[in-house]
Amino acid sequence: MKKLLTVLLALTLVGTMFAGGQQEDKGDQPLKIVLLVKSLGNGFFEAVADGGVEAAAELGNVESIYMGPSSATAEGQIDIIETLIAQRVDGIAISANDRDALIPVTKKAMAAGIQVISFDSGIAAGGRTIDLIPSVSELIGRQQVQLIAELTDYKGQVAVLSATSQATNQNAWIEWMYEEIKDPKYKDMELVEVVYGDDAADKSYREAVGLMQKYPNLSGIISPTTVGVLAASKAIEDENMKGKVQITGLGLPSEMQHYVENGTCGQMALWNPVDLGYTSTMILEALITEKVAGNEGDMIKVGRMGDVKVGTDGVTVMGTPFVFNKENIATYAAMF
Ligand code: RAM
Repeated sequence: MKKLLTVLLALTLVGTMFAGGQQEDKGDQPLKIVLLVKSLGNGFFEAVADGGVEAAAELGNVESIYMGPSSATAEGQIDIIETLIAQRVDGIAISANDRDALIPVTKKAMAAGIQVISFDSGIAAGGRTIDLIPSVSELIGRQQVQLIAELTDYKGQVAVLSATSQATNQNAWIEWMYEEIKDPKYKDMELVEVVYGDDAADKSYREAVGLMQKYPNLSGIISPTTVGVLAASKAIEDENMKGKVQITGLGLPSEMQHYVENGTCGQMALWNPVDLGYTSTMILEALITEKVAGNEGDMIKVGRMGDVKVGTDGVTVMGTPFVFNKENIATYAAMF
């Protein structure tokens, strides 16, 4: 038995040395950069993945890997990160299902020499270096209220259909919606409730139907998630509420073209998710190859996106949202 243990120990040591050696002389092996998204089966994140592949092709030394749990949970992401640590990938960009719950495992990844950033939906400072956000949260949240107000003539009850209750990005935007609606110009409007569809099409649909039943005078729904806004648009049509209940949100033009062109959704906003995957991958490559440290004030070269500047607490902003309507939706639908 003792002999067997010694052999096993020796094998383990050889294994460790081999693995260690492999890491040091990776030589011309491509850098493994993972885009870890909230959940699979979401068209928004599939477009993000396209951006990762584009950046990898441009950089030449990168393999872009796309991963996510089957549903949008922190637990699912933690399991994947544990596996990625064991596999010794070089960098992970995470759209987080929880800003705090991932911190212990991402700290473990960083201690193992893996570069970790968050993008889209952030991890709190300490659990990553950079947090790449698509646009300033205040601007996104306020704009959502402005968009629904224009559609409802600044009147009536509006509700929010969000993603998961722990999503960093949606929660930040919703806080700003509550701020914006305090403005006297919205005095005839009321934000009655926030419900959660968990970025699952079926649950989002049921929640949208539930809102229309609970508030017979509902004048609008804001859904700041590409999954939610699509499901709610379908629910409005199925319930024969088109024209009575307005819908806006953050929608993927390729998925929403039909509802924008037929007037169910008068207008909505979003940024380019391809750019988000592209920028995340470029930032990770720059961190891994030590072109930048990711400190406040650092300028990072991001290929066709130009330079991005690292802000306070690592928060880095990509751009400003586009607004889509009947006139321009077809052009964007061809892109993302
Ligand atoms: C969904 C996700 C994602 C968010 C977009 C707007 O696809 O919740 O995190 O940024 O909507």
